[in-house]
Amino acid sequence: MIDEEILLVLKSSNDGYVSGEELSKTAGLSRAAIWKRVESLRNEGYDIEASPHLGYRLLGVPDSLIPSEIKWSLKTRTLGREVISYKKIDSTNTAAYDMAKKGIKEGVVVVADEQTKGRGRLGRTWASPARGGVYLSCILRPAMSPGEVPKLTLAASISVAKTIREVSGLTAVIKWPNDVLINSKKVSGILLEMKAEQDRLDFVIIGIGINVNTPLKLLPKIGTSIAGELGEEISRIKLTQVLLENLEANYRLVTNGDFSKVIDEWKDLTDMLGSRIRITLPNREFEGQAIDVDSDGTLLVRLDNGFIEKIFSGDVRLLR
Ligand code: BT5
Repeated sequence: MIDEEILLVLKSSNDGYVSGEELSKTAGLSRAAIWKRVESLRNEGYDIEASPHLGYRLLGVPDSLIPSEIKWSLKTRTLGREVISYKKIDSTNTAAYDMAKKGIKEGVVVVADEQTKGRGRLGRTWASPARGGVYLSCILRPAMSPGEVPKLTLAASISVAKTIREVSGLTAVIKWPNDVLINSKKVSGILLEMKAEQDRLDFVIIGIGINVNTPLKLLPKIGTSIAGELGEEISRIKLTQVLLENLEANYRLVTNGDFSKVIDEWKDLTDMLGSRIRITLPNREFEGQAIDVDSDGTLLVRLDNGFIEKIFSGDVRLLR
């Protein structure tokens, strides 16, 4: 708390110096104690200049997913107003699920710099190396039926693709249902999990992994990272903030009954409609042409015999 107060004062001074006296008054600490806090902030990666005559000046913040940095200037109403951050954790989705079961409120976001057991769908793993990724899980309690939850996957995927476009300028595209690609390689994956009893939804966890500054050699061959495609690193904090803002806006569209707007945007951000695809379901595999997304978020595929099949979930491979 004290550290957050010190940082707030330094940030509010618009890159100028703040005297030790002013800081000690605001934080209610002696000047020696302020010096100790500044030292510990430096150890966390904050670049703070200390001049005997002028005072303290903030020169740089660490690109680590620290709650106060994510919340600083975040323009959301509920999503990310509370952030729980880990340097290393097994899986943010597992942690968020446990917290939600214990009743934690809607909007809390769990983030980590590294995951030791990052999870994909169907028991697959999500490579979550320490350097450069964003791994986060949002706890939501929407008033909707469990059957409507796939809509949130679409809302999350457009939020990710839009965010990557906004912060990097790269053309991120969506591959139904939960992948975001750059130059045909996977840069992000989404894992939705929920707890429901019959037709009552208790909570939903939207888990998102994005390879931001991750070195390509730490990723599977089919993967890429934003920095790998862009040729330079970008701020993970900025990306996280824009992502939470976009996600909150799109979540509202879904819960307010404006899902058609989500579908329209999804269509603008995908390049798969019209393509020939191969779909793998747990019990069978087939090919067809992806023709549309239905009003409930399912994918419509025209089979070679002309029959149109509605797909609720599955793995999709683009053939051309
Ligand atoms: C996904 O599964 O794409 C969902 C990934 C969700 C990860 C987030 S991170 C925060 C939260 N906490 C978690 O534990 N999980 C969520 P799926 O569609 O099943 O794709 C998994 C496949 O993607 C793997 O089998 C690999 O082929 C590939 N893959 C694994 N790690 C990758 C990475 N870092 N980048 C790109 N591709 C990856």
